[in-house]
Amino acid sequence: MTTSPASVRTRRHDDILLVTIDNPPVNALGVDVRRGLASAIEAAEADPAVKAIVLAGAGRNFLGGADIREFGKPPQAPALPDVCDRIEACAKPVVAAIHGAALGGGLEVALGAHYRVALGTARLGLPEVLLGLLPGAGGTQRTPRLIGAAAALDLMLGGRHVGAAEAAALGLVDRLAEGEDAAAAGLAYARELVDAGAAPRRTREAAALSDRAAAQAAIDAARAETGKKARGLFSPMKIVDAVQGALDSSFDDGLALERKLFLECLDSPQRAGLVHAFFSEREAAKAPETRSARPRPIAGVGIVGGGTMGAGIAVAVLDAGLPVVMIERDEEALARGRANVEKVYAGLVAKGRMQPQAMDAVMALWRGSTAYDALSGVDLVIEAVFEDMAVKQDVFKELDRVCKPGAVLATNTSYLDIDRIAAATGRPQDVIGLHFFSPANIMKLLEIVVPARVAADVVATAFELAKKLGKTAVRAGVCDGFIGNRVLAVYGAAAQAMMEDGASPYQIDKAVRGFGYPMGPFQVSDLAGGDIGWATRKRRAATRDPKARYVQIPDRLCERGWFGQKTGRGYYLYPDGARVGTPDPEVEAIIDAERLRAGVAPKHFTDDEIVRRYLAAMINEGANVVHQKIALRPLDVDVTFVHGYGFPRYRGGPMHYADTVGLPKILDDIREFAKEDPLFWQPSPLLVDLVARGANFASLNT
Ligand code: 3H9
Repeated sequence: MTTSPASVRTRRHDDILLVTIDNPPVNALGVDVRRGLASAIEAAEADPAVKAIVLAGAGRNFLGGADIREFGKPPQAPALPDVCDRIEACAKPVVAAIHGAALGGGLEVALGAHYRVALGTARLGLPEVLLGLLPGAGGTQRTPRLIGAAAALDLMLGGRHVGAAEAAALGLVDRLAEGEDAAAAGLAYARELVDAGAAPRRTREAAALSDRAAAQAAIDAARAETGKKARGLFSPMKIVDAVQGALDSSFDDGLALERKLFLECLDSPQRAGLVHAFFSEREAAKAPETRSARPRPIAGVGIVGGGTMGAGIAVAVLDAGLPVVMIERDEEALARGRANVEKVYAGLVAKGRMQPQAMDAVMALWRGSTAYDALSGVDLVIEAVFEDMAVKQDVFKELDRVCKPGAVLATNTSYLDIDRIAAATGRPQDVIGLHFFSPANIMKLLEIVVPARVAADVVATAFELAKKLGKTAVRAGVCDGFIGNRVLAVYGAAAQAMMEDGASPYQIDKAVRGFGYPMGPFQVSDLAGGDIGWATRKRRAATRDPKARYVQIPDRLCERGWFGQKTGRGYYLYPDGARVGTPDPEVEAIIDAERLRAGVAPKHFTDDEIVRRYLAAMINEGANVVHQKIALRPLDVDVTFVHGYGFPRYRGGPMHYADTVGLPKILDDIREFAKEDPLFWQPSPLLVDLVARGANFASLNT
């Protein structure tokens, strides 16, 4: 056996050289791997005893792609495109033996090889677009030549992974193999090739673009679709341009174009934002308790409450294959709870996305009861009842009575003090917050709210559950609104103030969408229902600082019963059940009247001014939650807003965005806005400190 860098091993099997890439955790193509691969190919070509080469990955994956941690750092030779070219140019047949992930640069290496075999575990894809990139190691040129422009564009623009069978149907791989030993499958394939005297077969010469008219039609369709759907994203159109290059140019010219476009993407702030989001969501899942304690086993889950939230949580749990016991106060409410769960699956069946038998199988895991005693066997209970302290405390007293020792007792409250809820039980060490977002089976975010007396293994259990449910978990401390809703209350108030000061809700929504949000705050309010915020405002009225500015416009709408989409009007009009609202002159008249009442002389805001204020309020309160250790790091705030509140992922999150703008600039803005309302615009001590030290939020993420 010879070893080049330790991450690439070579071993001869008769006249076939097996090259194994071993770079945990995912065999990313860092500089050592690239060097090792290139020198293994050189050595194999020079060795007359070698007749063919097999590339395989050690561990759970073939190759996870380029090493994302190298992006933005000085490049080190050999570059990945050169390694792929070197593999392809090899005079002896090269077989890629794929199991697990063959993603991005990992698939590009496989496409550089001459033959491909995949095991059942294989997942192939070109997900660079999700990182603000395009496949930059020949992927934009080889993939369309191998599987055609339409299929290649679909893979590259969607970033999805395909399984082995689909990869074979697309022509991405030549054959499928049974078993779990990729190297063995590769060696067997190579043996056949050598015995048959097969020559290298280069993807650059593949002919799937020969129907030029079909390819051009696919490119035109993708361009039109991308123009409509890409919402401010930079790299998708570059992918289309690169595929056009594949059709119009020689392979080498196409590669040169791909390189140029790849570097443009690499340099873009969107790439930095998306890579920050990628690492942040993985970091956020590593709360200290996940290292210090082992999770308790979870084999069955109880859910108290079958309303929208409880049913959504039930679906999320059922989707993870865990049985659910739902508790409601009477048979009628329980039937509604079951119907709420069934409705979700029936919708999937109606759309053809689920087989009726699969729905029956899932619903067989659902059990309902009106008696708390039915929860005696479950390992974890999630309470999702009415948002009221006394009601929740009563529920927890019952849970304390019936649940087995060691069961985790979780509340889905979005604001309330979980320490007080825990105090209603004799086992506060088992009580935690699991704040799901609506619809709970769809929204990715799960705030894991950690009260003072909870045991570390309960926190670890919550993170383990999040993983099982496919949620992105963030650790939050107890305060009114935790991370997300607490910060939302502040930038929501900034939006209200701008509305009273002269901007229309329609202009504010437009400006916020222009920043990259799918919806503006007033559209979101109409969608969620204005009555929810109204109830919260009433609850807080007694504790509100009387000196704080309070904009009454939303109350005026709620008093009229204008709660948004569900009532046909809110900030917008929704005639005949329309899902997209139209501006309402009556709302504008109410706003005018309120400005008069409040003695405000309306002024003009540009869209840019709106966004600056909106973001400054968000960032400042984000800094406060970090300062007060409600969030562990700025990245936890970023993950919360990207996954729970529609913050554009390509901007990384509010704290990452603040770093890109520059913290001194954000602080200057806040000080300027404070001239009008010093109580609201108090700079966060953390922001002030970072600016004084010339530091940024990123420095607190490590
Ligand atoms: C590209 O290839 C560009 C080329 O076209 C052109 C170049 C010129 N690099 O997700 P997990 C880390 S762009 C570095 O929890 P799983 C990850 O941070 C790339 N690190 O595991 C984590 O670290 P830690 C295209 C990486 O089993 C650990 O590995 N490729 C990379 O659930 C485990 O990750 C992609 O976009 C990487 N490429 O899922 C694939 N990938 O333990 C991105 C992962 O310190 N990766 N890490 O927190 C994935 O989709 C998943 O990680 C994968 C495994 C499916 C591979």
